[in-house]
Amino acid sequence: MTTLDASPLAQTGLAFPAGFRWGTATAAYQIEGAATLHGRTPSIWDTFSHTPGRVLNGDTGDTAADHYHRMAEDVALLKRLGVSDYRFSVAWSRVRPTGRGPAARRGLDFYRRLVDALLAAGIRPVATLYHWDLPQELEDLGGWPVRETAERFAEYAGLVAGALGDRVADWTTFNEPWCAAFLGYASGVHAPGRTEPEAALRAAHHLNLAHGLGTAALRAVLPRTAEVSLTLNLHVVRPLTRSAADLDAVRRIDALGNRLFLDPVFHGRLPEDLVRDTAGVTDWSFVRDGDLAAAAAPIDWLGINYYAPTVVADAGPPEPAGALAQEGPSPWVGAEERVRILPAPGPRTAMDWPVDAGGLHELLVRLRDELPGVPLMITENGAAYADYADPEGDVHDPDRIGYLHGHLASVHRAIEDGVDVRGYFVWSLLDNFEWAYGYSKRFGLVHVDFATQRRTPKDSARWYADVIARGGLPA
Ligand code: IFM
Repeated sequence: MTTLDASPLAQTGLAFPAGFRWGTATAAYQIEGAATLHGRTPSIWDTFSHTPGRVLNGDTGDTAADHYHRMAEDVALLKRLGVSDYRFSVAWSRVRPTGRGPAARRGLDFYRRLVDALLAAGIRPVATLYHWDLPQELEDLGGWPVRETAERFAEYAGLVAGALGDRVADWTTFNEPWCAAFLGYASGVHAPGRTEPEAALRAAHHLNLAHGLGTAALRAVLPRTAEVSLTLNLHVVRPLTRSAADLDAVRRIDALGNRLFLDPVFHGRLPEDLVRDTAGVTDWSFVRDGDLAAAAAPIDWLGINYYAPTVVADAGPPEPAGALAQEGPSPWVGAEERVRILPAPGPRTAMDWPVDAGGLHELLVRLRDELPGVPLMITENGAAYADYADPEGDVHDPDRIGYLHGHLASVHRAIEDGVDVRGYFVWSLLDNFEWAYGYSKRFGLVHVDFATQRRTPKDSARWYADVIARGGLPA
């Protein structure tokens, strides 16, 4: 396989295990564009991005990185990187318009062509079924807060598996259900932009249920060798001090950010402390008998998306009315008044997120201890920086290289510590539509000039190609 100028380097530095999977990740709405082509109907992100004031600069995913039309060029970029794997998502409203109508042949054909191109390039496709783009019609019927959405998801999962299951061996039901539930329905900074705390808890439950029903639907259709997974953005939560109050703040955020998903999926139960803490918001009576057992359908590996840790402290006594400048509704349902989220120390990325590679090691070791026997995959890790093409047309991004190097070293240390990490996917292959930030944040290994759609591999792309070629990090 060709690589991006990978120089023949001595096998020094940190070698990863043979068979370690090296990839990059993307998501449909962030790169595809072609928002109205071939029967695709609007998703909640089309509606949200077209609503004035929701996305920075009024950006939308209408064209995005035009991947729908430039798929072959993008697969060629992946081939030059030398990745073994590529993680993409399927747009529900492209393959089953309206979320519940008949399948759209041309929509499915696009993903068939993508998968065929990947396989021809020797790249293993890893398909995610849901990366936040719920068909708008299903939101109009209530969205994730209603259980029928989970049933529709299972139908959709079976439909896509029926179309692609002969050539895709790796399936992920959901990407970051925490974001879909709490940014979509509590803080409202993501689509559909609702700010209803109880709806957010309902959404979280129905996302867990949909994951379980979807897993069963996939297993019913896929060959036995297929692998089914879920990707969570687990939070590394650190206390400001070791005081009992600050440690309790950690417990609350850990319950909402982590255990609300881990406990149903791996243990078929809800965290008792969370049910208690949220008693003022809901009585959880929307959880029906059998739901939690369904959510716990066994999976083959857990995907982890990690970017940065969170520092929290007890909120202290209530401030006098008007003393706190609130920045809009909180995603932390039931913990808003008890917990302060604080800026973590350290250098920052363009997202203003701290760079803290140690947090990834901490998270992986925790999962080794709490979920023995569950293989892990780093399905997203990466950083946004203010990249630009210089007069020679080159894009120098040393900070991204430093970020990726540090985090891969953390993954390596975790493997040495006995964590079963099977692979690592850089977020992202391309600069893309970064949700509420529009095109203002660049996460790609490949720079995209959104006026011309010209792709330019950044220095980090050459660096990653070299890492893949040598199977590890340089010394
Ligand atoms: O761009 C997102 C992606 O869609 C989900 N995980 C985090 C990335 C960076 O914010």
